[in-house]
Amino acid sequence: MTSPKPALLQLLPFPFPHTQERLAKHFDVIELWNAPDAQAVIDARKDEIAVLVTSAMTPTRAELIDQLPNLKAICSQGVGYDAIDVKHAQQKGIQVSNTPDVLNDCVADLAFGLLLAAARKLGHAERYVRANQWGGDVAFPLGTKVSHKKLGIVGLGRIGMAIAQRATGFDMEVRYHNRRQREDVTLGYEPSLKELASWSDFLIVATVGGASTRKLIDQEVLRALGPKGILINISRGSVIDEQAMVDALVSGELGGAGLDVYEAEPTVPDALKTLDNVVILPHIASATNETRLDMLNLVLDNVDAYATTGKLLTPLPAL
Ligand code: 8YV
Repeated sequence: MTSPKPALLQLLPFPFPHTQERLAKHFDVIELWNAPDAQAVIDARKDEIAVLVTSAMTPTRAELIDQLPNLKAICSQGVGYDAIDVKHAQQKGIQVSNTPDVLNDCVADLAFGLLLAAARKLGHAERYVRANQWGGDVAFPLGTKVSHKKLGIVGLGRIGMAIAQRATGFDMEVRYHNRRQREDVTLGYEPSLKELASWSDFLIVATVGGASTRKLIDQEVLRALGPKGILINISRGSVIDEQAMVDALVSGELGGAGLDVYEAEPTVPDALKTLDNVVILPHIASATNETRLDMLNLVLDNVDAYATTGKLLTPLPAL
């Protein structure tokens, strides 16, 4: 018997118990990750599926979208949408939502965590203590002061602004690079990314991922940041030429790095794991109980809004 509710294809589980009940309020939920043969489920149910729930880390490509002739809305958990073929969906009249703003604080907090960890060698220092090296023959090396330094931000969007706000607490001078200068902020604008890198003590990458920013941070930018410079990335691995960064860190052309994201996650270049001037995290910038709950609730609110009004709450603009 066909369910009276339209179907919702959920690509991944969320670790909050209210999720399934909320989704099931208006939809017959297909838990794809539980299906022994995902393709068979899609083939059997494709005509019923009106809504798809996904995340910034779950590829949602044209090949999947094209198999769902009655798909009307894609609701994604996360602010980035480079893993979703948004333009393709929009051209087919499918609305796509992400979860902006609710993660700004946690992502900006982690950017500063990485900056402090890389500059003050926190990971290295912790390994030193755990290895019982404190008090031994090898003194722990001196770090780099953070307060009163120059911070460059690549991508002054909502997260970039939250990072700039935190920098004021460290009495830092802040400049930024965007494709266009923002009329609504008084921070120094640097039209050349290379110039920004050579001015900066620390460069934080907070721009969008995807084709428009691919390898924006290239060898030239890394050289401009220089042997004392520290690069922080909380955006997407694709924004940095990863091989050039690894080479620059190994050779000492770049001073250090604090990374939450990589080109081919969860693969982290082995060379990075051996370097003490690098802090490497497993893509956790938004990963707090509070923020992940807020992100999930925004997904659920988008799903409800679609069910009751036919419109998403936080739709992406037409690309
Ligand atoms: C992911 C992220 O959403 O928001 C983004 O763009 O990269 C992360 O916050 C999260 O890891 C997916 O669950």
